[in-house]
Amino acid sequence: MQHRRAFLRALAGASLASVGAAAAGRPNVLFLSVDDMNDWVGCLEGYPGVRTPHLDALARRGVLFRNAHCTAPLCNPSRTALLTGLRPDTTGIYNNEQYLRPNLPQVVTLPVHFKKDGYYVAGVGKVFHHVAGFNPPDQWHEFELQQFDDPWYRRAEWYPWVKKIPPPKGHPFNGLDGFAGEFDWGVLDIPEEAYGDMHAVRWAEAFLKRKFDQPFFLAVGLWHPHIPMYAPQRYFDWYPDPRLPEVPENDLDDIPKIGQTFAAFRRDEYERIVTSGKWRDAVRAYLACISFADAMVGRILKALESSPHAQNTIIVFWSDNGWHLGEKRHWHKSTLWERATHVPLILAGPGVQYPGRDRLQPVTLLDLYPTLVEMCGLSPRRDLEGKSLVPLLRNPSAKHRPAVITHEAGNHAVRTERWRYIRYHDGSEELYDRNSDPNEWKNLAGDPRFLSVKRELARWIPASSAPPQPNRDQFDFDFETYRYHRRP
Ligand SMILES: [Ca+2]
Repeated sequence: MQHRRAFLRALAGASLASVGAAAAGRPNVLFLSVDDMNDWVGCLEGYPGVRTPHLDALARRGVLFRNAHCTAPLCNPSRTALLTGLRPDTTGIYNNEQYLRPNLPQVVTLPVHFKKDGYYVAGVGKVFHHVAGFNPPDQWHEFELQQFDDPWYRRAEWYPWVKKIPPPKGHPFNGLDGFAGEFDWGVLDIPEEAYGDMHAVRWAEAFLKRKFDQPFFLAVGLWHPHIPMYAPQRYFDWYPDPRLPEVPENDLDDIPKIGQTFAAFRRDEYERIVTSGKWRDAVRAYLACISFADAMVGRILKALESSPHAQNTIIVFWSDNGWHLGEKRHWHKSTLWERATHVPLILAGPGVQYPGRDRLQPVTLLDLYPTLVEMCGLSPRRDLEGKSLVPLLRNPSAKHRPAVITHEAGNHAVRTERWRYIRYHDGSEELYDRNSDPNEWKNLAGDPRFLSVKRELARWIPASSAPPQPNRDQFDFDFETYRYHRRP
């Protein structure tokens, strides 16, 4: 309750009275994202041999944050935190089932804050969570809805704008039947231009050709490399013999019960991939989807380069969370380990100093809202819980606080340049020295030599956690009017 009151007080103190503020002369923003892309990106060196030439080039001409983390290792809570500037412990949005709007109608999101300050605000694809009810149209001046690669799977109640078709011949393409929906990978028998994300690419290309009387905030949300991992053949051809991650037999033995539960989420999919002998196949599909996403990012960046906005547009590239490829016997996100929290984050364009010099400080996606407020000269916001990255853009060795990542109420990871400390809601702990153990195989939490390290890191853990908001099954939602009605 106390938490809730503090939150409402903070909102009341926020500067909301900036409608119509002059926006002339301010930079545009291209807010470009991918989904479930971990650090298997060339410039992050998470998988030697991965081909992401466009992201690597962007990192060279901008600033790569080498130690960037999501605020929550799952789509909706990660995106909600980024777009509200508030931690999951503050909003009570911890999972993919919780709407933002009917639970926290007073929150001013990042696009709305830009809108209030005179920007033209547009978006395409997956920016907020992708299910109906998570992306109110009043967030945007214009928005183009996401197109999917698997419309046959998309239920009308969740994706009412998607025209459903029967599954194509040969589906599921990974040959593993018995799994519903998104658990699939392979090559679709369609031209590259017909993939769902390509619709967003073309829409963004057309948008960037336009001229505007005011600066714009353009959000382009690509779906790749999210499951189902479908990509054109040529990207699969780039990885004829992918390497598998190393997974020690006893890796889970020193992990507390709650961590084991997180690792066991959708374990059946991991088991099936491994026991069917398709692990290498699945890893290849992930790599192919990363390279396909990179190629689409390249198209959008090229469109910006050849547009009238090339010189005056800040580029922000981010992924909402990472992805396990079998590490900790897990084929998913939703854990507090590096695999699920480490994400690519690149800033480029006006205001970005010392380009090409990587920043090593731990940062989170929560920091982006205050960063963009500062870079674009928007009305200040006192309630935001991230910390602006502008000092790091001006001074590559500036200090920044540790990254805090939250999964479900009361479970947190604290990441510094050297350590990862995890504390679950029952008080159980993990501690990894990433200098000597980059794979996080040896839990040092029980070693008395590290008591003071743990104590120092624990200072960053939020003191309390808001109770989870009601799930969407507590609401009737109408897509046409975008109204919610709380069920009695
Ligand atoms: Ca995601």
